[in-house]
Amino acid sequence: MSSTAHLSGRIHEAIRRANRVLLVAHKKPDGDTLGASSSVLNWLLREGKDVRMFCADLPAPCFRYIDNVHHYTTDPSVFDLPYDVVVVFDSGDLSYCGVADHIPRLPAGYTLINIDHHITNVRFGHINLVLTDASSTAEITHGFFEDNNILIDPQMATSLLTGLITDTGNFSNAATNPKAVDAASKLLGLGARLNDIQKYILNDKTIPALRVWGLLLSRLRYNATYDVVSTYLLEKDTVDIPGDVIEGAANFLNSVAGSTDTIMVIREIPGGLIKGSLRSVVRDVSKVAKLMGGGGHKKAAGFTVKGKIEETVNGPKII
Ligand SMILES: [Mn+2]
Repeated sequence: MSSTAHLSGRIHEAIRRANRVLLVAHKKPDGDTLGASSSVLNWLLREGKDVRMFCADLPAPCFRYIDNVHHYTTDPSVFDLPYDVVVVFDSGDLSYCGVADHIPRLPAGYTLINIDHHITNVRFGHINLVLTDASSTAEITHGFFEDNNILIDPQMATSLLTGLITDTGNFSNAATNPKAVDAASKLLGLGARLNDIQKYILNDKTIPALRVWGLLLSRLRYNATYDVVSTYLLEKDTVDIPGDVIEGAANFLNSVAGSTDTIMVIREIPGGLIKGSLRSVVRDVSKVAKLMGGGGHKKAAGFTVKGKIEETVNGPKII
């Protein structure tokens, strides 16, 4: 038996014995943390378990097609109850999901399970199913269901496919791998509603979001010295625009700019800070990000520095 199948079996055993389970999605929840956790929620409800869901921020309205999405609460009083099992999805540590202060005050006796694919994961659980070469936590969760012969119904399949599609940028970014595509194929066969994912996630660009894309595109510049295409957003451009819209724009630019391989998007964020996102297919942009005090992956990295962006005739300058 592979070590992954062994871990899957241990997790299944812990959950099977549990009466009350708490599932935790990370802050500013994306399709992956929601897809993975809500698929497990559906399974546990089917098994007649008492399941609570915590997420420090409520899911964005675009995720309304996900079954039982109303089940998530932002109310930390769920941590007053005793649990047999707590599962954290898609989170490298307990701060990232906003429960670093809540977990320690849980009544003792729970098993903490950590299911994740981030390379930075600190193995905070009693059981850690952490696969850093997986495309998504949804892919790992799909494997968990398969390892334990757990029936994946169409609602669960839709949730899991959401995580696969959002974390791989619709099977276009560097996280895309054969296992992800294989899992997606199986989920479609199980009745996943790809139409809903396309309608609510892929084609759900609001007018304000499209205007931000327009600004980003109109400000594109090519720097021949560094062979980098860059663009920028000022704080006033992005009031009320969710961060993932801007991340999505950076990913989009990476897939369409043919003149160069490396894309840099810088933007002002509240607090007098500038956030940079770097994408590349062949360069190790994490080195650049580290020079700026940030980090990330070889092909996708970022940094945050103090400063403002000044628009000059020669393009944007960080001051
Ligand atoms: Mn993820």
